[in-house]
Amino acid sequence: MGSPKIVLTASQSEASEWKHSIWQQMLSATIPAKYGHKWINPTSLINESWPDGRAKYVPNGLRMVETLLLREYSEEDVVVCYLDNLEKFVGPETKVIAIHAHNPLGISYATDVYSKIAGKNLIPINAAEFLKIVTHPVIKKFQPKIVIGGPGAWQLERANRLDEFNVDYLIDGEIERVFSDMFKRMMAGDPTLERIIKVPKSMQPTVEEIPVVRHRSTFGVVEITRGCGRGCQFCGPATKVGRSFPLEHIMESVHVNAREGATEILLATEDMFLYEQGANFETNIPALETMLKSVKSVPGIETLQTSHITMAPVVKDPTIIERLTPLIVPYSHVQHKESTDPDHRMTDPIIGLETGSARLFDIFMKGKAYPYKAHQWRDVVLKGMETLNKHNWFPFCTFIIGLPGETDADTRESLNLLYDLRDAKGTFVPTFFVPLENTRMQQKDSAKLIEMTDLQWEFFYTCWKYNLHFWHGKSNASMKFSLGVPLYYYLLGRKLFGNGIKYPLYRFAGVPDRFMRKHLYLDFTGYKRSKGVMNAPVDEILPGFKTVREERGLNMIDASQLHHIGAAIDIAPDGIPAATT
Ligand code: B12
Ligand code: SF4
Repeated sequence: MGSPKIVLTASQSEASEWKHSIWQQMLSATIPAKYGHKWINPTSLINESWPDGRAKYVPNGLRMVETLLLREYSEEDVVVCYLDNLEKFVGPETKVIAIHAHNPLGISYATDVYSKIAGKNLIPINAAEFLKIVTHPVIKKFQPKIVIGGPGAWQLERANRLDEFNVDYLIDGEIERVFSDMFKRMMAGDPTLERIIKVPKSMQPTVEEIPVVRHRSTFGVVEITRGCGRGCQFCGPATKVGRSFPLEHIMESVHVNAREGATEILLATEDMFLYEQGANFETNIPALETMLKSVKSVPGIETLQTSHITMAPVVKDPTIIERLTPLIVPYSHVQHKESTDPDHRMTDPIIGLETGSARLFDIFMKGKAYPYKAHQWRDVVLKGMETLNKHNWFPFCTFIIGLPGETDADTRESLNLLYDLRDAKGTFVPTFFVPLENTRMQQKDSAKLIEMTDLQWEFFYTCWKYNLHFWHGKSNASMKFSLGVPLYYYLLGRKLFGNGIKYPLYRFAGVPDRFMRKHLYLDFTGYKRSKGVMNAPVDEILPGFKTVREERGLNMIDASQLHHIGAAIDIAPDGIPAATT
């Protein structure tokens, strides 16, 4: 048998579903490849193949490409495999190698910035794994056309590396409607076809045009919605038309995954509460209940994982969480000792909290809080977190540091929010602003590590201190870790980033706050916050800008109230956001 005409692949790190761990993937996107062996289990990068060498699971987007190709080619012509089997399949008859790129150079939301913390010129595991594909000797030998697509494909254009990797075509956007014609032109070497193809919004497919994938996806990803109408300016899915997949479509995808050995389904969405939503983002609880019950009833499916949710619906109608909990939490593979579930199970949907600054929130993402207003965001977060935690939803919360124009006053507001969240159960992941392609902020500058302020460093390391405590207990930092952090500061950190990281790092290493009060903004020693000591001095607050507390006449929440983080807050929706897409 000759070699297949088309070979599809994805990097080992992006295809991995090791222990169902999305953490593992996030780590691959951030940890420097040079130190990868110390941080991640090497077996997590070994993926399973079928006896004939085809991949058992790859990212859902690549499965979609395969499905579209299988409408016109046979299974013999289209092979999906991992790096270690490229040699087996790519040969003289191979015309195209198509590569999926979720985050190929690790520059989405500055994940590569994390690797830079360990030294200049380091690249994350993801990037190293991607390079192994594009520089593979078999590609050099047989020179098939290289086609790259996926949500992170834009990174190669941004980094200007198309020539270096001999990329023939880079496709950015949703392809279901346009791929067949485009692919024919690629195969024919049509000279009028652009090298960089950006699929416009007007060509985004309807759900009817999106087929059910033919084979199993990494993590058992099954899309339940696509696109989001909340309109955040930094966000890619905000530019997509909002769509919900019909239940039959979802169930067929679940069956495909289960048939090929998936025991878990990851419900992919920008916000689970968008599924079959009513007017004005009204959550459709019965539709969600039916969908969840149906998915978990499929033989072979043992666990469910959610991707993203938003906070506002949780506050507007806490019964959403009450009703969905029995259908989600007992079926999660994640456990935490603080969960009150009989089996200590918890669910950890991803929520973009982004900032504590009402001012930045109002400029860049006001639709996210709908039906609440930007100045209510802090309260929405605290109230929502209380409801989520009560039901063993311990979310994975992301923040964006360095949004354009972020001032010290803004960072203090984010620190205030973080302080208010100190008893919350969840993971708090600071990311750095990166202007994603095709978003309304694509022309803006990225946040730069070297320009991080002392307050931003404090925010960054305080998040990681919370995470350390949440996942490893308050007194569990090892001696090696406690000594290693100051060593890092003296040997590398201060040279790379200046003195500003010193005290935040010390906090992270476990140095008691009483020794650092003078140097840090947040004070965890029990110092009375209600006197406003941690508020920005009035002259540093932007002209015309009031803190949330001033605006609402609120006092700081006293620490004693924070066991029930949202308890002191009673909020009502406050109008319609001006800009939703
Ligand atoms: C599930 C998911 C994950 C999962 C699983 C990922 C996986 N490896 O399978 C987890 C949670 C692990 C994850 C992690 C991350 N993710 Co993610 N993820 C998603 C999510 C929710 C769904 C992805 C999906 O399967 N969609 C369905 C498929 C059909 O869509 P698609 O992949 O875009 O594919 C279409 C096209 O892109 C194209 N296509 C895809 N592949 C190819 C290949 C070729 C050759 C061609 C021609 C076309 C093509 O065709 C498809 C059909 O139109 C999306 C949001 C979304 N709704 O897409 C975010 C999303 C893709 N993730 C994102 C990010 C930033 C990350 C992280 C970097 C987060 C972080 N800071 O750590 C990490 C990186 C992980 C890694 N190892 O690289 C961003 C990407 C932003 C951007 N434009 O760069 C998104 C858009 C979320 C967001 N709201 O911002 N992710
Ligand atoms: S809420 Fe905002 S950040 Fe989240 S998916 Fe929607 S538009 Fe994007």
